[in-house]
Amino acid sequence: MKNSEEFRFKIVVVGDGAVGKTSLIKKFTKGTFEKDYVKTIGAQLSKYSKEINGDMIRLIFWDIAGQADFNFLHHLFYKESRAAIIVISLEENDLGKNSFMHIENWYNELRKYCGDIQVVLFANKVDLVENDNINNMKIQELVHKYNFLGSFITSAKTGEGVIEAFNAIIEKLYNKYKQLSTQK
Ligand code: G3D
Ligand code: MG
Repeated sequence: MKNSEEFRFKIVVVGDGAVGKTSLIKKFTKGTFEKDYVKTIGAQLSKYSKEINGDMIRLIFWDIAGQADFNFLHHLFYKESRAAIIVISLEENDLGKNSFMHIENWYNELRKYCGDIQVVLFANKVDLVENDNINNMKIQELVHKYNFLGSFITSAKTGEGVIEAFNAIIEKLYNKYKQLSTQK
């Protein structure tokens, strides 16, 4: 019988206010928010567990609150993250456009505090745009530029792409750390 292992991963979710970070996590974890809403550091934590190949994966999502007025605690928010999700909105308004432009800021912040962790991009609110208007070229360009692990088109409202996107990250993390643990 093979031994079952347990893996714990912290995943930080960043992006501009109102792009849908909280809604996406809620959709994926089915709204199981932890009561420990960490007001003081402006973050909300959600747990999610899943079994893969008999191993237990325990995830904790750290959801940044919009306001960036807790700079001095940023290192706590990012500390020991195994992966990061940058969320942008596909909306064709200022919120959407700014969220694209601010990818660089979030990326730099991640590099500064987390070093070389795996980063994926979620382009959210796809239900609000016509398929033809999604700039896939631009998204691919960004994935290439920042060496993101991948990009996913999502809608926290309809659920489109949400489970697939989160599961893809979980699997990547699992494969990476499982391999490391079997090399020991
Ligand atoms: P944030 O955590 O990134 O700040 P929220 O964003 O999850 O709080 O979402 C901000 C608003 O966008 C919310 O609307 C939420 O319902 C909406 N939203 C999030 N994701 C989607 C999506 O995929 N499609 C659509 N149409 N709306 C979305 P309210 O009105 O509650 O503030
Ligand atoms: Mg939020």
